[in-house]
Amino acid sequence: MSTDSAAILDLGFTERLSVVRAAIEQRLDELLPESGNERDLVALAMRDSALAPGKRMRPVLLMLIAQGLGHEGTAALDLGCAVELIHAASLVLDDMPCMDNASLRRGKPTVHLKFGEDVAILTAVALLSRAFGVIASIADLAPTIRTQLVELAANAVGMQGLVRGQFLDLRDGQHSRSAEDIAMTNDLKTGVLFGAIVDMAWLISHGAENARAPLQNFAMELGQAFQMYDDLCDGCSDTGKDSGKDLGKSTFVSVYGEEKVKAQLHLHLANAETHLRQVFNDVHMIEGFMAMVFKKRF
Ligand code: GRG
Repeated sequence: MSTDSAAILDLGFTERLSVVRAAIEQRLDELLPESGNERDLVALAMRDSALAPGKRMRPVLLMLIAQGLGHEGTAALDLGCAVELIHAASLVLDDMPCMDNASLRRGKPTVHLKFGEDVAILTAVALLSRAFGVIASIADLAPTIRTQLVELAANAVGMQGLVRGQFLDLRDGQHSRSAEDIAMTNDLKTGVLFGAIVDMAWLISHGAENARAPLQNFAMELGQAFQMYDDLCDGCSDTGKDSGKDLGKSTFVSVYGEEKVKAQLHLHLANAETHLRQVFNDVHMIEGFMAMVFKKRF
């Protein structure tokens, strides 16, 4: 963590989370400096999309897990912010007319509506390349670790991750799909990035070999739960996003109905917690954060 780790550990849940969140907001702001030129629309859109108020679930988790594994220093903060930039890039593209055709994101007009489709595409590419640049230049890490981090991020974005998940979702989501197909797409769209996050935290913390697999299992269960949560929220009006975007699409909610999906979501969360407890004695920060994100609604 960037700030004094020992002092942070003494704080209660809410205060500790506030410190972590404030550090993330400040670092994101620093990583995307204002250009000072109002015609520099890509720079404006990068800040507009990435600094808009998201849950910051990915950087918070990365920092909490790294901290739990004993990491000290600034690498977790920079890595978490880089992952948040990747996530922001994926949202900009996901909202475009050729994909979800969304008008609202994080309570604001989507990037292509505000700045144009050309700027939206360039913004996503620029956010992605900024993210890789940040990971490749993190201080205080051995070059071999940095290379592995870049590889983890590349795999999470590409054909083994977000890109493949999105493609399957766009093209196969229009037809009926088996539960296995939906689960695989959800893994790729959401779980793989969580998997990269826990692996990154493990790598920079020099975690014990036997912690890696349970952390991966935790990430996959969390990914399934989170995609279910996201699908359940599709009908809600207070998410800062368009509602009803999944109408006509095959998701767990459309196949099994809300009640069954809520029960399944809780099962995935319980499994995630079991895996987490195999690694950490003290899980109250991570579980507290998960409870905040999920149980707020379901
Ligand atoms: C080039 C990075 C890149 C991606 C290309 C467009 C695409 C492929 C992938 C999109 C995949 C996608 C939209 C996954 C959904 C993930 C998800 C559940 C998003 C919502 O995340 P939250 O709720 O959002 O954490 P906030 O706004 O809180 O950050």
